[in-house]
Amino acid sequence: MTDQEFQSELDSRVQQTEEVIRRFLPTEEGYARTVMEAMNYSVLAGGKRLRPLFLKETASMYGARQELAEPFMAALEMIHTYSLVHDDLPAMDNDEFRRGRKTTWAVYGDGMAVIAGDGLLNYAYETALTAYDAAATESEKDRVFEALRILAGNAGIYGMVGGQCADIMTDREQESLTPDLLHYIHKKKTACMIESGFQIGAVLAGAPKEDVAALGSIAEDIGLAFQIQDDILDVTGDQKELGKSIGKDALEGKATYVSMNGLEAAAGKVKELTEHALLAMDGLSQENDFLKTLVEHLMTRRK
Ligand code: GRG
Repeated sequence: MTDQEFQSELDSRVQQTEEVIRRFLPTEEGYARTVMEAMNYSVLAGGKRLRPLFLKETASMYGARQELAEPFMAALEMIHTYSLVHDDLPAMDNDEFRRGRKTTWAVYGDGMAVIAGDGLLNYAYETALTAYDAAATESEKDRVFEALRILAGNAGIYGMVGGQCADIMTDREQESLTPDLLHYIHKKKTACMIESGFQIGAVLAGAPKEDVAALGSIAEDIGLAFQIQDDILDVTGDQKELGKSIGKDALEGKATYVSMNGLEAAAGKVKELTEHALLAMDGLSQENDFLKTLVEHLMTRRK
């Protein structure tokens, strides 16, 4: 696949993912209309849609029914978007620019952004639960249940929220940051949501247990690489291309993999983690060349 062919295939699959997400968004109506508007504003602001795309790819790789996978694709993007909406709040990162437009709080105010995030988190589970209605057999129902467990676990205190907690605490107590703690933060805050994408698609298809476990490790490598690349882009990236503010880590003296190890070592680590993930993908019982190429491209992503 040439770079151009890959890019056009990626555009088309992101577009399909986008359409799925749109279908599951709430209709803006009634007295609660404003929170629904703020939720939709946040989700429709764009973004790379990587997590639902990973889910779509592992679902098709193992042959999950679309009716089961699609609610989970939308749910995963809703949870990811809620985390960004809350992370951008003045009480957290205080960002006014994300996904190329004003952040939710900058448009709707802090209070509405808080409940838009809450709304997205809850609506994600309401959406994922619709897969249960679409499950045709007891075995499909069990798979939906397992997928829900993965979705909730990776988003909660033993997943992303736990990682965000450790991140906030180390910002307060800089000296406490060790390489081990940084690894924990990246794994929980970033890799867990990527793990949901990789594992849920496979679980919904009834993929072999060994593959689901291997996909978890693969996603962890990819998630860690993704976060280190994010930190690299905060130093070397282009604000316009990224659609969000850059240079904040250095400005605020935030310790990152880059500040602790330097840019060159960081780029080396991204490469090492990605190559490890690609090798492990070769050991899966099913193949997906597009997914492998996507993972390879993430290593040098500029946005
Ligand atoms: C508020 C509980 C809570 C958690 C917030 C997601 C997050 C945790 C913080 C945002 C800041 C950050 C650097 C998170 C690490 C994960 C990450 C790189 C998110 C951005 O993901 P992309 O690049 O975003 O996939 P788009 O906009 O493309 O979807």
